[in-house]
This record gives sequence, structure tokens and C-alpha cells, in this order.
Amino acid sequence: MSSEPPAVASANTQSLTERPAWKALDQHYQAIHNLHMRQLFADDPQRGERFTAEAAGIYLDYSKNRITDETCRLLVQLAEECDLRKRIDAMFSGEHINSTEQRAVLHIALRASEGEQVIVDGIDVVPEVHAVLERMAAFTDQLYNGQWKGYTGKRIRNIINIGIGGSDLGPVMAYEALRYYSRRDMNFRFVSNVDATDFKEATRDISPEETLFIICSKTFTTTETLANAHSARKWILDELADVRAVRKHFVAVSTNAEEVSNFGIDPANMFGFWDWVGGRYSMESAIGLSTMIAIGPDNFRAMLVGFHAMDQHFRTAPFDKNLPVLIGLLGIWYNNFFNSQTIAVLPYDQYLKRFPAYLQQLTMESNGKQVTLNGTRVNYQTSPIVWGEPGTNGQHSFYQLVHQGTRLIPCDFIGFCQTLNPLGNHHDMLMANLFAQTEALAFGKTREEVKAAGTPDWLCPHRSFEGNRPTNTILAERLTPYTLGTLVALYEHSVFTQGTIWNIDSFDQWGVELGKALAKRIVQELETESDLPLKHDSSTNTLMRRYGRFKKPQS
Ligand code: G6Q
Repeated sequence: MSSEPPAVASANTQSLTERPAWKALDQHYQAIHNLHMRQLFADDPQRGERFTAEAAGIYLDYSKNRITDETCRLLVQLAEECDLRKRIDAMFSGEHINSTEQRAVLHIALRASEGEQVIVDGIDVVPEVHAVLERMAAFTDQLYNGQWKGYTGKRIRNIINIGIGGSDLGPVMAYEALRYYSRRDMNFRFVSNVDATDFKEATRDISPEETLFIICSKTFTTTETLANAHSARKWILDELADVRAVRKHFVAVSTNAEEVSNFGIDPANMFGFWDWVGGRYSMESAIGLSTMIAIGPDNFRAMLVGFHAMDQHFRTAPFDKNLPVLIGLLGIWYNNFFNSQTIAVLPYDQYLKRFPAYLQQLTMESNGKQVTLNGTRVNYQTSPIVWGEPGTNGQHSFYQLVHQGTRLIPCDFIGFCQTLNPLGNHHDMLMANLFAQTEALAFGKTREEVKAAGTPDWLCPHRSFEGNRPTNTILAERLTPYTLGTLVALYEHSVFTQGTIWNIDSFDQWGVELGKALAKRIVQELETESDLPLKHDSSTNTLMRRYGRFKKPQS
């Protein structure tokens, strides 16, 4: 890599906190932070209709936020001062905006429709993208119609995706989210952890003869994935006792054909992607092969259309009507001016149970950075901590803190007008809870209201709710592959919006490296039974020695 930092044409150089809009927002915060949403709604009967935006089938109600028209105006001004428009154009036109890795960032090309052009370093990549999609679809059909069989001639019934991080969280989230559309005559499992429990539990009740492993690894050098892949290979060979079986029971998804072939997988059975697709932005590339096998090529394509619809909206809509921009800017408002630490994502749909975990990586790996694009230390907070669970379950555990704790926790509520599984009045109950929570969080219950209901004085403080807790409500008609695509793209682009304001590289992940390198060294030390003195700190040395003493069951 060059010893000179790369020039990033679209990068902005002015310090964020010196920008006029930032300073104005600071002052505006002082003026309005005590305003209560009760007041804001009372003053403007149309508020719940005005502070809304809609695109690609997603309706966003952001009226239950601690904002006024002026807040929105200033936040949009901030986006403009930070050259968000220029950065969006730079991303879509293949500029190397991942500057620390000197790469283009073009997950948007993965969902471009045939015939569109996305140029990366002088080459239109859309035909390649569609060629891989075609191969994935053909392979899926072969599995479905039994043309592709296991080594002993049995149909493949079990698909096990082996991967970690971006090569796992997207596939597992998408499988769970779209399970309604999935083939029920096949099993789909996901092994990520190097803890052997993950592999053992995934394989304990299935037959190797009917099992296909998809080894998903962009680099094909990730130690956890390779350890699991080798154990999978052994599991297959222990049963089938012929190395030729590997061909029928393993396919790979990677950018590294050489390592794939070193592992013993025929590169003909490899589905490729490109270095301009980041791991956490790859679920709609070949990394989504398990998703395609689960839901079928047509549904997979419908998901891509959803992604694409949100991409187009993000690229073209004015900022004050632009869903990802609005969500991103509201996040900045709480993170940087109210100093909130976290954001909760609360899907009222059981199928989205892994969506918060997926968003954790998307957000925190992308924007958990402490230096700007030019390497100077930031003097403001970057990514919030993202967490969440599906409703209504969370209501019976952590919502207490959201309602009455001392911290301000902005929440995104996600719901659907139609259920995929009608059953009595369950769906009305589910959605009633969603609406009730956002209402209670915004308006609370005053001491006077509590007292008027007959509560004794001493109990009133415990039973009062301050309210004024901000929420966004994201409402779509129905959870379909298309909707999932729009939802994921919505958050991808809101993360990018925030990264642009904070002037950081949202597409690298150097923070993951140090632990990886140290673990490699320590595993060797743990495996060699020597008495050589350990050269770590006294804590690590003592822990390793203790582990060494007790790692075999004591007789
Ligand atoms: C994602 C990260 C990271 C990556 C995993 C797996 O953006 O880069 O989570 O996806 O470390 O990497 P491989 O796909 O190379 O095995």
C-alpha cells in the first residue's frame, strides 16, 4: 500500500464542531431540550401527519421526536455542509470512499437491475453481478430438482452455512426474517462460532449423505470459519470415506479462488464476489446463497428489487423527505446533542428476531471509529450502541428502563399492517402494543394524572412517567422479501449518512484486527506444553497457566 494517504475527492476537511450548522444545533439544543412532546403535539394538531415520510413501501413517522421544524432545518443544513450529496454521488459512482483500504464501496451494484451501469475502475460490474446471480439460481434449481445430489446419490436436505461476522449475520438474519417463504422440506443451519458446540449441535441429528456445506468467507483465511470448515470436511469424510465426496458436499462463496482450491473445493463450485463488497454489506451477494436456496430465486430477486428501490430513493430524494437521511440525522441529534449512548431497535415481528443483531454489526462495526478520514482524533461521539429484541417480549423485561430509567434511549419501532400468520386477534394485540408503547414513551403520565386516578401521594413518584422519550415508527404493509430489502437498505444508508457527518470511514474495520493477531499467538502457546515463561502481562499469564492446569478433566 502507498506510503502517502490517498486523496479522497469527496472527503470534507472542516472540523465538524466548527461548522455553522453544528454550532447552530448546539444553541438550538439549549433552547429546546426541555420542551415536552406533550407541548409540541398540543401546539400543532397536524404534527403526526407532518413529521412523516414515505418511500418504497416504508412509512416513517418521526413526529414523536424532540424536534421542531427548526431542528429539521438545521439537521438538513448540517448534512449539506458535510457534503452528504457529494458523498452519496461518490459512493454510487465507484469512487474509493473506503479510503483506508483504498476500495470502492458498491453494495448498491449488487442490486442494480440488468441493463443499469455501475462502473468500478472503468468496468461496468452489473453484468458480472447478474452472471453470479444466474449461477446461484441454476445451482438452487439443481438442488430443488435433485440434479445435484450427495455423493451416495441422496437428495440434499440440509444446508449448513459456515461463516462468521458479515458472512453469517446477514444470511442468518435473512433466513429467519423470510422463513415464512422458505422451503419447509429442507433444513437450514448456520455455524459461526469456533466453539465446537455450534458445529456439533448443527450436525448432531442429520446425515452427512444429505448435507451440503456452504463455506462463506470473503477472504477464505478467517480462522474460525476455516476451523469449522475443516471439521465439516472431517465429518463428511468420516462417514463417506472418499475424498471425492467433498465435491458434492461443499461449495464456497469467496473472493479468494486460490485458498478455496487449497481447501479442496473445486473452484467450479465457488460463487464469487468482489472486494468492493464489504462483509457486513454482503447479504445480497453470493454470501446470500443460503437465503436463495431457502426462499427460491424469484423471492431473492424480489428482495434485490426492494434494496434497489431504497437505493434510488436515497440517491434522489431531497434530504428532508429522504428516509435514510432523516433516520441518520435524528440519530445524530440524540447521539451528539442529547448525549444519548444507545439506540434500541424493536421489531414487532417475531421473524425479525435477528434484525437487531444484524444492525449491531452494520452500525457498530461501520461507525465505531475514533479518527476522521484524515486520521485526526474526533472530538465528538461516533456510533451509538445498538441493541434490541422483538416486541412484545422486550416489554416484559427491559422496557422498564426505557420508560422510567435515568437514560435517554431513542427507539425505532418496526411493525407491519398485515401478519403472515393470522390467528384470532393476535395481530391487533401485537400492533396495539406497538402503538401503546410509542404513545406512553412520548406522553408519559403526569403526577396529577396518577393522583387523579386515586394513587396515594407516596406512590405517585413511582407510578409517574416523565414521557418525552423519542421514538421513530417504521410501518410497512407486510414482511415480504421486497420489504426486507428496503429495510436493510434503509439502515445501510442511514449508517452511511451518519458516517459522512462524523467524517469517518464507515467501511473499514481495523479494530477487529488486534484481537485476531493476539489469539493466533496465544493458541500456539496453549497448544505447546512447554514451561517457557509466558511473555504477556501478569493477568494474561496467570489466566493462561490456570487454563493449562485445568484444561484436561482432573481425575
Ligand atoms: C464485516 C467484517 C467481518 C467479516 C468477517 C468474516 O464487514 O469484515 O465481520 O465479515 O470477519 O470475514 P470473511 O468473510 O473474510 O471470512
